[in-house]
Amino acid sequence: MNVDEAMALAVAAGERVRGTTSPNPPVGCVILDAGGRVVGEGATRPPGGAHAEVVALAAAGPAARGGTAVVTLEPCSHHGRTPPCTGALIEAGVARVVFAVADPNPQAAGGAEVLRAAGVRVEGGLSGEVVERGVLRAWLHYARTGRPHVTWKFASSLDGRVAAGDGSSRWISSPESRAEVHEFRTKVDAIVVGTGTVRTDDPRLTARTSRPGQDGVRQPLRVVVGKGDLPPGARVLDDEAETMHLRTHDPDVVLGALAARGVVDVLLEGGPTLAGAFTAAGRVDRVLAYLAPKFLGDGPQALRDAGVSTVTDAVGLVVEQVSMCGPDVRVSAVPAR
Ligand code: AOF
Ligand code: ZN
Repeated sequence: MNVDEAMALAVAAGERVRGTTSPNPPVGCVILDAGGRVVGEGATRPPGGAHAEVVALAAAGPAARGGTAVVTLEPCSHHGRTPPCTGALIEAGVARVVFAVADPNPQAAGGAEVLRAAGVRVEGGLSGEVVERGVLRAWLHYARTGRPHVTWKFASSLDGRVAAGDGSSRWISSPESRAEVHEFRTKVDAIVVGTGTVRTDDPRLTARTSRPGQDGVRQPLRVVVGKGDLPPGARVLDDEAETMHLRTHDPDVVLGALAARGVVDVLLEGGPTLAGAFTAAGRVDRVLAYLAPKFLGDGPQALRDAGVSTVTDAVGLVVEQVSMCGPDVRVSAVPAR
């Protein structure tokens, strides 16, 4: 197997643990022996546990000697909660290390230099773009800015309504889109909504998938933002997952409180007022829109008070991807900066 194929495996290994590693990154690593055979694979263990390289090296054993480690993030060079991966790679006798993205964490960075100094061939940047936009996207944002990465998700009619004129909003999007959102929820650290959404929709905000082992699905932290009280008996207050109520309207206060808890990846699920506050503050890092092929003509729009009063103030976006989700159109876009 060549290093490109190995990197694809490493990305997939990291993807499988996404949602279980925060505040650490979901890194994946593959060890090829001197003949190019896969002899070990690993991914970051939950916080405080082994890094991907160490897991993969343990699987490879002596076969790692003279081989290549292919890893999605530059191996760390620091003593954190675990010893440095650079040391483990050198000790195992790995001859070559190929990584996708440099580690922006100042404590852990510098691994490439340490390895080179020990005589290891090191190459960075393989599949850099794929990893940067994909599996390590939220963590890289968090490591660089100190703020959790925010994906704002909404489902609307094609005319941008998130509810009908009478306030009814259940099932605007298709079962396929809803299933995808539940899968997405299993991969994030927290789901954020406003008090208004709790009052009008009474959502459970849990990840419910039809996958086998559903009982074991890790539930993200549920976060309700707003000064108002939560109605007694609201479903977010059940014991299916932890819930935090932040009595503020300031997105940076919300993100600061979440970062302090080690939350890296946030799914903002509405409503329009809270989404507007995050948008106006420049704190939406990606939007995921599920557009159902129907018109409602009336009813609330997906976004309110986004700080735009004239067309030249419009929040510009760059579309990353457009795809179909059942009958719905799914648009993924990022702010044009
Ligand atoms: C790697 N491989 O699999 C991960 C890395 O607290 P610690 O000791 O676990 O260190 C966490 C830091 O190490 C984290 O911020 C990031 O810079 C790096 N994570 N590095 O070589 C891994 N998870
Ligand atoms: Zn490490």
